[in-house]
Amino acid sequence: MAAHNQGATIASVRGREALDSRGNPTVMAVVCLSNGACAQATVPSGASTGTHEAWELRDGDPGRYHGNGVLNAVANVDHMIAPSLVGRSPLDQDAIDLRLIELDGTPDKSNLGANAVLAVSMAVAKAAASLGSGGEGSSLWRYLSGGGPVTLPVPMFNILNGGRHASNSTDIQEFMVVPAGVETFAEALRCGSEIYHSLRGLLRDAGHNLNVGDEGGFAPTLSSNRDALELVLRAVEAAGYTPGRDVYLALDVAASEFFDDRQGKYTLEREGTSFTSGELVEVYSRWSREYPIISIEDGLHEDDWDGWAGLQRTLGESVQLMGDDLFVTNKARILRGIESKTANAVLLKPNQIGTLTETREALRVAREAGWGSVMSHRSGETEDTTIADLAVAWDVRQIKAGAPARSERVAKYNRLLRIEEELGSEAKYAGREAYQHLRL
Ligand code: 2PG
Ligand code: MG
Repeated sequence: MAAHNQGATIASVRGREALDSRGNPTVMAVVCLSNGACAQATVPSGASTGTHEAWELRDGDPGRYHGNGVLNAVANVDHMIAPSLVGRSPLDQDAIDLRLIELDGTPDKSNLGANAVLAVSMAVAKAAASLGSGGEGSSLWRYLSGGGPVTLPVPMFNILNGGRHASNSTDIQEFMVVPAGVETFAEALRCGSEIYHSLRGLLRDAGHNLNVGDEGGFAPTLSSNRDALELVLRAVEAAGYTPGRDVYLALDVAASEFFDDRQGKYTLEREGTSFTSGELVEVYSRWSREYPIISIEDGLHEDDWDGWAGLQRTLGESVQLMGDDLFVTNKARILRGIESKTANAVLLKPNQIGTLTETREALRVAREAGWGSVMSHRSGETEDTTIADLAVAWDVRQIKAGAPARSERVAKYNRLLRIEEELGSEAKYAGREAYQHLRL
C-alpha cells in the first residue's frame, strides 16, 4: 500500500438524487479523498416497511415525484454532513458512523434522514476500501472483513412475489428457494436460475400470466397461498433438484401487512379466512410438516411479541424464525427478542437502522445469542452491490436479494460470483452451516 494512501483524508462528500428500481427517487452519496479517489453508494427503499424503522426522509412536495423527492436528504448530505467529515480519515468507519449518529441526534435518524446518513456511511467504506487497507487490492469485502473469516452466503431466491410487491397475487409476500445443499455459490446461482425458469414453464403451461413483481419473482393470480408453495415445490423438482436435500423453501410472510388491528386477527384474503396468532402458527406448523420449509420471516405482526414467542416454542427447533419488521435491524429490539425468546434469526437491512456500524452491531448481538442471520436487499433497489460484500465480509452466511432475474437483483448475485472467483481455492460456501442454529 502506498504510504500516501494511508494518510488520505475525506476531501468532499456530495449528495445526489437517483432513481431506484421502482422509478422512485433515492439518495446517492459520492465521497472523494485527498488522493483523488472517489466512491459512490446508493441506498435502497422498502415498500412493506416496518413501523419501527429509521426514518426515510422524503420531500413531500406533491409537485415533484408525487411527493417522493429526496432533495432535502441530498441537501443534508451537502450542507450538514459534508462539513463535519471533510478532513477526517475514511479508515475509521466506527468513528465516521458515530459522528453521523451524533450529527443527526435523534433515535430514528429523522433529523438528517436515514437515507442521507446510510448513503454516506456506505460511500465512506467504499472510499476507504479503495485505499487497499484490507491488505490486498481494493475489495470492499476484504476491507470490511478486517482479516476475519469470510463465507459466500446461501442465497434465498424470491421466485414468487405477492403481498405489497405485486398486485392480485398471494397474501404472503415472498416464496423463496434456498439451495443450502449445493457445494458452491456458483452452483447455488445456477440452481436458482434453473428453478426460476422451471417455474416459468409450469405457470405458462397452466395458463397463468408470466408477469413479475417488484423483486423479479412471478406474480400469478392463484386461489390460495398453499397453491404457491405447491408450485414452487414442483418447480424445484422439475429443475432436477431434490427438495429437502439440495434445496429448501422459505417464506417472507410480511404478516404486519395483513394484520387487522380492530379484530386483532390476520386476514388471508386468498384463503378467505381470518386467523388468530395461535391459529396462524398452526397453519405454519402444518405447512412445515408438508413442505421442506427452512425459514419463515415475519410470520406474525411486528408488535405481536407474545405470538412470536408461541411461534418460536412451536417451530423454533427446526425452522428459522426471522424478524424483519419485528427487529428492524435495531439492537434494542433484537435484545428484547433474545430475552423473550421470540425468534431465532435476524434479517439485516442497513437502511432500517442507518449506518454500517449499527448494522454490524445488530449482527453481533444476534450471533452472540446463537441466532442465524440474513443480509437483505429492499424491494426498491439499485445497481449498488454493497450488501453482497457485507454478507461475505461479516460472515453473515445467508443473503436475500430477490429473484435470479432483473438487473438490480442479479447485480448482487453476480457480485458474489466475482467474489467467489476472487477467493479462488479459499472460497467457502456457507451451505448447511448457515443453519447451525436449527436441527435440520
Ligand atoms: C422484506 C423486503 C425485502 P421491503 O420485507 O423483507 O424483500 O421488502 O423492502 O418492501 O420491506
Ligand atoms: Mg421482510
